[in-house]
Amino acid sequence: MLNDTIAAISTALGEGGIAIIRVSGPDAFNIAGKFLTRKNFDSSGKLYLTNLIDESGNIIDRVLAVHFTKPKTYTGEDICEIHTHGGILIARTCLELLLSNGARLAQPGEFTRRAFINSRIDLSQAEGVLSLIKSKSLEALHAAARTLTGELSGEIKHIHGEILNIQSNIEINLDFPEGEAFNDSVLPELEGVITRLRDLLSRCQAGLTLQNGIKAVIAGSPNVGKSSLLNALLRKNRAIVTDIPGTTRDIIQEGIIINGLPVTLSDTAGLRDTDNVIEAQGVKLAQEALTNSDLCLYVIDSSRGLTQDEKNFIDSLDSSRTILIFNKADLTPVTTQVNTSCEKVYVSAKTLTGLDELKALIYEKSCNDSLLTNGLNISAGQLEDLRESLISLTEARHSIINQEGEDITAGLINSARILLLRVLGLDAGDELLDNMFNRFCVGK
Ligand SMILES: Nc1nc2c(ncn2[C@@H]2O[C@H](COP(=O)(O)OP(=O)(O)OP(=O)(O)O)[C@@H](O)[C@H]2O)c(=O)[nH]1
Ligand SMILES: [Mg+2]
Repeated sequence: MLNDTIAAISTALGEGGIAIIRVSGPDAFNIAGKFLTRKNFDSSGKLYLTNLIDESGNIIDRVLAVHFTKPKTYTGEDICEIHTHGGILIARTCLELLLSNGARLAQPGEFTRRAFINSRIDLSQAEGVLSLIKSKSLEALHAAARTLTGELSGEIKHIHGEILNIQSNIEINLDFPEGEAFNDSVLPELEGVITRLRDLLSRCQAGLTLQNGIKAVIAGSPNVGKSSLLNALLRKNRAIVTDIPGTTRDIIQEGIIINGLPVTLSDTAGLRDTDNVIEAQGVKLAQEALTNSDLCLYVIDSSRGLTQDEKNFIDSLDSSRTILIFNKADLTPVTTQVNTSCEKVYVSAKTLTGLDELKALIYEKSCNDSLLTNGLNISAGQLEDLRESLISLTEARHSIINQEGEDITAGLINSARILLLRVLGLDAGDELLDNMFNRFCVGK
C-alpha cells in the first residue's frame, strides 16, 4: 500500500486565496515535477515560484511549490505541495493531472494514516490532529493541541512503563514462588498506577466533553416561557413566542458556547396531553429529545406555582442531569414546595435576569472546571480502552487482596497493559485504523 503515491486537494474546496494540492509517496517529486516548469528544488521545505503546466505545456497557473524530503515530513515520505491560486477549477485540474500520471486519490485521513504507519505520530496524536480540525472552541483547541504535542502519549507511555514493572515483579514471583510475598511491594505500586490512570481518564473525559459538547433540552409545560428562554440565552429571536399555550411544535436547535463548552440547546413543545395531532407529535419529539439529552433544563412558571403533573414529572427526572428553572421571576412568585435535589435557579426571560447563574449551573453540571482546562483529546473508542484498562487494574488489585493467585493477577495486569498499547496504536488492527482515519477529511 505504501509503495504508491497519493494526492489530494488539502484545502477546503471552494473559492479562496490559495488551494494546496498535496502529493506523498515514493514518486511524489517525479509525478509533480512533470507539471512544474522549475526542475530544481534543492532545499527541502523551501517554497519556489514556478509555473504549473498541463501535458501539452500550456500554463495553467503561476504557483508556489515545495518539496519535503523524507523522512522528516508529515507522512514520513517524500511530499510535494503545490500552492495554486484559489479556485475550484485550478485545484481540480492540477489534481487530475497528478492522478492521470501515476498518483492515486488519497482516502480520507490517508496522509495522517501514513504519518502513523511511518511512526511520525502515534494514534493518540492522530486523534489530536482530527480534534484540532474539528474544535469548536478555543478550550477544545487547546485540549487537541496538548494531545497532538504528545502530552497524552507521554502519560500513557509512563503508565505503561509502570505497569510493565509491576508485571515483571509478579512474573519473577511466578518463576520463584519461594521468594518474598510479592504483594507487599506490588500493591502500593499498583494503587499508584490506578490513581494515575484514573486522573488521566478524567482529563480525557473532559477533553471529549469539550470536543463533542453537551445536549441540553429545554422542557416544561406549555406557556412557561421555554422559547423565550431559548431566545434570551441566544440573545436573538430564534423561536416564536406567543401567549397561546402549544405554540412550539418542532424542535428548535441552536448552539451556544459557555466558557468554551459547546452546548446545543433544544427548545421543545410544551409537555401536555393533547388531542391536537400536530401538537401531540411535538410532545413526542420533546420526550425523545429529553431521553437523548445530557441535561434537562426544566422550566416552571414561578408566577403560577406547580401543578400536580409537573410535580410528578420532576420526581421522574434524574436530578444529577436536571436544572429546575423558575422563569418569570419578574412577576410575583407563587411558592410551591418541591422535594427534589435538582439544582434550582430563578430567571426572567423577559428582563434577562438570572441568565448568568443559569449558564454557570449548566457549565458546572457538565464538567469540572480544572479538568476542563487540562482536557486531553481522545476518541470515544480510545476512551473506552482506557476505561477497560482501569477496570482490569482494579480487578488485579482485588485479586491481590483476595489472594486469588499470581497467574490471575498477572493476566489482568497484562490485559490492562495491552489496552494502553491499543490507545497508542501499537496493537491496532486494520479495523481500528479504518475507524480512526475514516473520520478525517480527504487531503489530511
Ligand atoms: N412576565 C414574563 N413573561 C414571560 C417570561 N417568559 C415568557 N413570558 C411570556 O410567557 C408567554 C409564553 O412564552 P413562550 O416562550 O412562548 O412559552 P413556551 O413555554 O415556549 O410555550 P409553548 O411553546 O406553547 O410550550 C409569552 O406571552 C411570553 O411573553 C418572563 O420571564 N416574564
Ligand atoms: Mg415555545
